[in-house]
Amino acid sequence: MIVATGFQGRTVGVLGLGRSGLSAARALEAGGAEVICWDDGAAARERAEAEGLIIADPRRDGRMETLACLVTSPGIPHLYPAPHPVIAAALEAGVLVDNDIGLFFRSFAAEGWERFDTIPRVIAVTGSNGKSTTSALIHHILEASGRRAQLAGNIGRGVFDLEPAEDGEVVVLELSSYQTELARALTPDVAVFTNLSPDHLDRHAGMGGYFAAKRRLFSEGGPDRAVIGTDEAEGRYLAMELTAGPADDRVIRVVSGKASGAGWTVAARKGFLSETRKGRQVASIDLREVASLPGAHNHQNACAAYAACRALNIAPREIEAAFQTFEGLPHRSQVVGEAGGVRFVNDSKATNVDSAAKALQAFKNIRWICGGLMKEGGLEALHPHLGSVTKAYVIGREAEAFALGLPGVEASIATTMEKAVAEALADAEPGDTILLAPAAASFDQYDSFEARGRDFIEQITAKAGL
Ligand code: UMA
Ligand code: ADP
Repeated sequence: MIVATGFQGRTVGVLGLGRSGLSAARALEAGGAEVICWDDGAAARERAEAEGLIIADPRRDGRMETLACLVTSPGIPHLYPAPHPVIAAALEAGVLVDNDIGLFFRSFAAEGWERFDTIPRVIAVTGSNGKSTTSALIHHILEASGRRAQLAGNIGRGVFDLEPAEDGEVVVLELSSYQTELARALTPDVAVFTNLSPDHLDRHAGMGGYFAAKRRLFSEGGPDRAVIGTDEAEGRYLAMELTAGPADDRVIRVVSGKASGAGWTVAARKGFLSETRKGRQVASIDLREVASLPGAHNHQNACAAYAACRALNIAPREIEAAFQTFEGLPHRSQVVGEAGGVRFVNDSKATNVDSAAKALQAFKNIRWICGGLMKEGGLEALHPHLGSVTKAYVIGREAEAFALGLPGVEASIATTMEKAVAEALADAEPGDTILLAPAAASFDQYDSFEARGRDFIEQITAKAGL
């Protein structure tokens, strides 16, 4: 555990007692703060109380006025669509509101670092899609090249659950827009912006707010190096904003297509990664044979991870060797198996339209299992990529409405995963790919995208006899 510093002898409120809240509460207590915890769920309160944490509603009995800070959880709205009532009360009382990420950046540098040969560093990864894959890949490259590394953040591990850093260690953090928007300190050494497409718009009052939330990672303190995906206008704007001039090495641009300009660029083109610096190619890697990173979107992730590791002076050959041993993450372009010439791919994490569009571009002859809880913005961005779909098998409570959003595609209203998998298997021919890439959230039928992916794998395994 990392100890949260700066609040010794003061009272701190913790709102939300899930992964991030619980680990922050423990870390604050370890740092000598008096912590009062609250959660709207009775079960979460009971779990925390059983651990010995103090449970009390911060709005009651004049407690709010005693708080030095309110630490809140990423899933709890702090501004849009409306601030949670406890946060609203804190804002009204003028109490500082922060999250575990802000506390972490202020607590990470520990006593004893002056004895280290190499000060520990933090690489933080944000963006709409590819954050987990890129973060996990960076972590893997660091370990494979013999460096100590740890991984936490939105990927599923609270930042205070990390072990205190040792000499030369690198911490890799995946950060969501919920986390970057609120954190009162954001000081990574290297920051990565993968890409931007609409997601979580209700929490940020639209696209401008969403981009502004992600952009904070590059402005609050400013990283030494910024790795920026520049396929969208927002990425190009951010890269421009951070550079002093075209040859400024502080920004490494990640490009899909041909590299241009005099700066530092890592480009993915026709399955090859190439690094260009000051107008000259300095390294090239064939990504086509890296089985765990299929498709142009994963090549973008490979380039971002490569660039972040190059920012730490890891040699291209070491990175290339590590690509070959990366196993990928479950539920992201995960090849579950093959039977009778039909491949099965679980991309349950494709919870938004852009990530599903990328999956549709990565495979051919697709029998596509899609649908679920639709997000704002509609399905139009999928339309240019429907040519690779042989037939759609639509799941979810709104299956019929979802299918209406896919013009020109033969679609079956399967509603359940069981029916979708059975139908897709019955229809499939050698050379086909049965792909789960829902383009929607899972919460109408499942607790999480992981549960949806596991259901797909179980159905496929049972029905295809894997
Ligand atoms: N709660 C309330 N009131 C509310 C809402 C929630 O009291 O109005 C309570 C719940 O009862 C629950 C707790 O808050 O006990 C949950 O807090 P949380 O939703 O913030 O979840 P954590 O378990 O703390 O997990 C969070 C991230 N969750 C979200 O951002 C929604 C996890 O990202 C992250 O892995 C974890 O911290 C560790 O850093 C998950 C996620 O879904 C994977 N992220 C989104 C995404 O990837 O799209 C952003
Ligand atoms: P995140 O953590 O940002 O959600 P993941 O690596 O978990 O990203 O991938 C989420 C979904 O997006 C998966 O369906 C995956 O196939 C797809 N995806 C991964 N990388 C990219 C990318 N660079 N661009 C678009 N989609 C991507």
